[in-house]
Amino acid sequence: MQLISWQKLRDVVARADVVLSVVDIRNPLATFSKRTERMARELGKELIVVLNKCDLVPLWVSKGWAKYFRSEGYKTVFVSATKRFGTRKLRKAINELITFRPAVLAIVGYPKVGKSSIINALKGKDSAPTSPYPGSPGYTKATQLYRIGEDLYIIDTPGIIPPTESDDIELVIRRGPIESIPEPVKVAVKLIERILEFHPRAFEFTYRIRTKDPVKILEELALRRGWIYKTTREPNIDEAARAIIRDYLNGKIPFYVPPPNLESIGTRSEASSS
Ligand SMILES: Nc1nc2c(ncn2[C@@H]2O[C@H](COP(=O)(O)OP(=O)(O)O)[C@@H](O)[C@H]2O)c(=O)[nH]1
Ligand SMILES: [Mg+2]
Repeated sequence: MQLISWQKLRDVVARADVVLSVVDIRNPLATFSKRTERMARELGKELIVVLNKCDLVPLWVSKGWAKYFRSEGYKTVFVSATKRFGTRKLRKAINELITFRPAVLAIVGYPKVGKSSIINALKGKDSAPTSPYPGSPGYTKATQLYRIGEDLYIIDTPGIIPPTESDDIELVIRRGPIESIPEPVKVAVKLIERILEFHPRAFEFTYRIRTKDPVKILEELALRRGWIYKTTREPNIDEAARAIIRDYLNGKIPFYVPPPNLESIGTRSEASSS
């Protein structure tokens, strides 16, 4: 799988007038690149934080995270690229920052946060290739320029990964193809624990599996799908682990990290209607 180097990213940011920094709204802090933000600031570029995949979380969560990022000083919009929600707001935010045309935007972020999908939403039709999993066809392999309006262009980029070898699971599962994740069971167990922490019934909802024990969840899923090691006749929990990582990435398993300072946000009542 292709990731973009920091030097190459710097070249792209240097060429752009405005940088769209895309994060996955289900886990914004783990998918927000501080280094990109610093780079944009150093190069004197405007930055918009785009919280994507808002269709996967309740409205109060989207509002809460938008409020949080605004309080940190970022121009912020939340959108759903695939449901085409928030595209107009995003265009408005872009136009507010563009002082002259033609203008070039750069879209950056971790792998799989929806950068290419946002370009498609801005274009109104599909042209930037997208893919559900790292390394599969449709995965953005090189920087590419797209036209998204009158005298308005955007550079799509492959995913970035922080230089420090963080072992955050968000990074481990986004870094390369799921098939090549070393020790998928270990990763899946951590992922399951994190999901259960926020959504105790996530696996009941997704697979009708009631147990809360991560390894048992993997075993039950493997048995249910008929994934058995031929030699030992044991459930193939490696396969189940990869399935859970895949279903997490494609949004099948409900999950979100709630925004901080819930008390002061005051929009919680809207959760009941969404
Ligand atoms: N539910 C949901 N899925 C999305 C959204 N945006 C992108 N995706 C999905 O996330 C996956 C990665 O999208 P892609 O645009 O290729 O991400 P990129 O690697 O950042 O360019 C694809 O399966 C998309 O369909 C969104 O707003 N909501
Ligand atoms: Mg892409």
